[in-house]
Amino acid sequence: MNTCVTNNKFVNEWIAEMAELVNPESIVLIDGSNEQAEALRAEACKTGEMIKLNQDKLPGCYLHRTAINDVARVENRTFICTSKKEDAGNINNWMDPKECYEKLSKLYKGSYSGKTMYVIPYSMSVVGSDFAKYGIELTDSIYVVLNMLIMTRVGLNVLDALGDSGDFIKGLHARAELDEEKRYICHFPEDNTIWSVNSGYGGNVLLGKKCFALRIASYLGRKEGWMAEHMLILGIETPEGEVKYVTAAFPSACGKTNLAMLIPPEAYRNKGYKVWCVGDDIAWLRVGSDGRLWAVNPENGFFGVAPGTNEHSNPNALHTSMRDCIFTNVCHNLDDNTVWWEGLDENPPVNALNWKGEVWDYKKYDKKDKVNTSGAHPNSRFTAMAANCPCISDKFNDPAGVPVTAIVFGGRRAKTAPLVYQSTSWQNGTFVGSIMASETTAAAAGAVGVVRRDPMAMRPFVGYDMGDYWAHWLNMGKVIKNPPKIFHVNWFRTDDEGHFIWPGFGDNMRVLMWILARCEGKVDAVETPIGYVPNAEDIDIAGLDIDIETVRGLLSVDKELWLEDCKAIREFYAQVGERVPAELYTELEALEARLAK
Ligand code: OXD
Ligand code: MN
Repeated sequence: MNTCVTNNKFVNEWIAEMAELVNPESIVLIDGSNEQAEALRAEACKTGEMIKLNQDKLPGCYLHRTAINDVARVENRTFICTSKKEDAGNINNWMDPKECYEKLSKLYKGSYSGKTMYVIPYSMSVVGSDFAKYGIELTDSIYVVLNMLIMTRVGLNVLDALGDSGDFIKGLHARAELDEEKRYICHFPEDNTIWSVNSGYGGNVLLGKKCFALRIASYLGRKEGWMAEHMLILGIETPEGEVKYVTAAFPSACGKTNLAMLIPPEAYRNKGYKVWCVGDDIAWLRVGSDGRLWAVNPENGFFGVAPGTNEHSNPNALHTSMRDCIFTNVCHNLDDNTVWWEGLDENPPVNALNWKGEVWDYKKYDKKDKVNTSGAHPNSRFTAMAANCPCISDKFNDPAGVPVTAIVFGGRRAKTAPLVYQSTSWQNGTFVGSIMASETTAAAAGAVGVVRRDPMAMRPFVGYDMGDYWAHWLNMGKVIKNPPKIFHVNWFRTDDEGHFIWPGFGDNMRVLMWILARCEGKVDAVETPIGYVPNAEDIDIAGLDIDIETVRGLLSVDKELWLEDCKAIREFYAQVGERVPAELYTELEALEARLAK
């Protein structure tokens, strides 16, 4: 078999080595052309790997179902394989690289027999830009190829840009037996290598995304002086036509994609405000020659959660997903060969198959057992092209990226965190990011209201020790001459009956407006033990069904609750271990002292 499918000797040698291991019947280079993609779609439909949907209603759209045991990222089977355990840190799972290569080689052995090896050359960020990093993914799955074609920039121009360099991320994926007991998502940051086996689910197998653009990239960023973060990027355009960019990090289930594609409230739209989406999940950040922090979204599409997406929550995402889209594990409406998911509308299809491909009776839906009774899996997804998003920023393909005015951290806290507060410095802002947390909801399995610490929303995605990661944040602060201001928001405060107080969605714009006003020095704030909190009058509630007293409540800081939280933060820092920077303990002690006053 010809393993010389490129002109690059490093790439060819590696393909030959991997082919020897997995033993494919043939090797196909993915060239990024429409013709090749179309042929692969047709083949996937022939084998049943994908279903072609109603092309009048959903042009270019397909449906795929994963195995029933393979529907989400698997953090307990995700490993960082550095030669020293301490470099992976206490928060990550670690395996010795040699042991891991040996163990996984046994699982990969012969796993492509009778199948094709697809070679996907891809770029994270615009090919040839200062931000760009290249990867090659080998996979036995057409579904992976077609998703990568949407989520990354794939094509022969990537190989041209790589030239004869060996500087690329080597990704090997095999579905193998899809055995969850033998599922491994392993990262070898010292070797620029990712090995993923026994899964066919997006987050585990689209190796450009979490594996490369966050875990490996965070490691590279530390080495090379830049940052890879789990952040959306949006631009707010004023009526004068000036655009200010904000990045924001939230743990899962906090509405990141919704905020990234926010539609301003009517009064703002009438005045001429617009919001533009640059990215919904990942930001790569570099210091520009002007001393500001510049951001790009290294991806090329959105891998969004379908349930809950509708005309109210996120019309932009909904419209983005209505063409050239791959739906995964949603409900299949057999009457008109379209798709449906919980929260799309009030009309569940009566003649439908659920995400498992079984005949589905919507009347048996039980909120407490969503996985077994819902039409769409709670983690069902759409893979859609950024270019199809109605509010995509005109800077999306700008190789320079966009300058960042504010960084926003957020979490889901019923009582503790106020609607918004501002940190007092980059160091304090790093502390605010390090103590980020979210409470589990009734929507997820497990106990309700349990606090999970998720620093910078990066807990599952830092490719090295968490303490070193915080130290990198502090170091970056020393080299950004004009750093963005850092804020924290919480859309999820509840009243005594457990109802959300803040309306959220498009009205979150009102909070972003305060954040921008602070960055421009146009508005005062109240100094509290945790940072600067708005005067209630400065949050615009015109047209909302809440009064100023309610806003005061949303902005209140309960010292007792915060002192309790400080204990939990201390425990978490102890768990992270010895490499927690001293500066963060200084911040914690200062916070405790201010709260105790
Ligand atoms: C995602 C995630 O899919 O964070 O983006 O899990
Ligand atoms: Mn994410």
